[in-house]
Amino acid sequence: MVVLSQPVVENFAHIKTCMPTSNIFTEIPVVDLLDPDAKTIIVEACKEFGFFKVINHGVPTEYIAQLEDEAIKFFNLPKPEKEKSGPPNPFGYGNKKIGLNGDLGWVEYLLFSTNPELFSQKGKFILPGISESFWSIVNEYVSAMRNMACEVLEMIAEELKIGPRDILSKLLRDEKSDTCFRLNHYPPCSELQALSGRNLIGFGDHTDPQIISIIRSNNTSGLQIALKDGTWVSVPPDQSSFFINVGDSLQVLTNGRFRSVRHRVLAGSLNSRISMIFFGGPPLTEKITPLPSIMEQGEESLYNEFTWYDYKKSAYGTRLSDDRLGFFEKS
Ligand code: GA4
Repeated sequence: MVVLSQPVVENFAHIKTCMPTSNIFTEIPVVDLLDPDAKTIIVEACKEFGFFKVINHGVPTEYIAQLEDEAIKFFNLPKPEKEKSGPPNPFGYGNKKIGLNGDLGWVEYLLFSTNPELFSQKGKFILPGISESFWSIVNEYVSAMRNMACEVLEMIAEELKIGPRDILSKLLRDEKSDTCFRLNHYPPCSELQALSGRNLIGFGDHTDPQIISIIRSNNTSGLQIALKDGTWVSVPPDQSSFFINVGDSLQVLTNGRFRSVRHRVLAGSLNSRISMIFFGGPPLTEKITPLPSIMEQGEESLYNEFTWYDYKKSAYGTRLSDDRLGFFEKS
């Protein structure tokens, strides 16, 4: 159930478009978290696509619906009300502008940090315009996502046989873990599509800088991922499942064995898309370097050493579609 009619952006000048594609991602790996073979399927999917879908995840539907309802209530507010929670610097309410370097998309969003050091004072949430009850629902959801992300990372560690089961998940369990959370609303944009026959870009193509991201959306299409050969394929929506992305940091931690997946979102012409994304990042001081236990004898790191703080600092100076890892690759 999505009731979002009011146009949130007045015009679409300067927002990029692309030709519609009919490629549907039919080979999407589906991971049943209750299946004893899940870890093998996860590792294969991370190598081939950097992307997979999770079913039997145990997160109750009502729980997800509650957050979606709060998001809809927020995005349905009059613009001046929403703007009380903005501008995003980098957290808060944003409309069309993504990041600080001129990227635009057909999207409005709320970006939260769940790192208490960055975002709260004496345990009190400080983003204006967001109620305590909304914030507490966000926190409960984020904690369920953290648990799922950790479970997946533990399965990965087991399958790769890279030492203690928590070698990766401890980076997200750390109380200083730098995770953030995003609610996106992509309003329909029938006018432009009818005029040009092209798709408006909701969120431009990019890779996620963190270790792992978990996406959930309502039943509206739009998400696309790039395959290894660069072909864009559309991911069929499934509101009862979660989609998991490998991020840049996990690509580095596995010395390139896993692929940080390039993805984007196209705006639709009929329905509003609402998505919620958990981004699991390590503590700022953590060194992002290939895990010694993964390296084969004589294997060299593909990357120069850096901390998550270095990477974030560099990322915030880039455009959305930039190859951020490129700056850290050994020449
Ligand atoms: C992409 C993934 C997440 O949405 C995000 C984005 C962040 C932002 O919206 O502020 C960035 C983008 C993302 C990477 C490059 C910089 C920073 C916008 C941008 C142009 C929250 C993140 O962590 O990195």
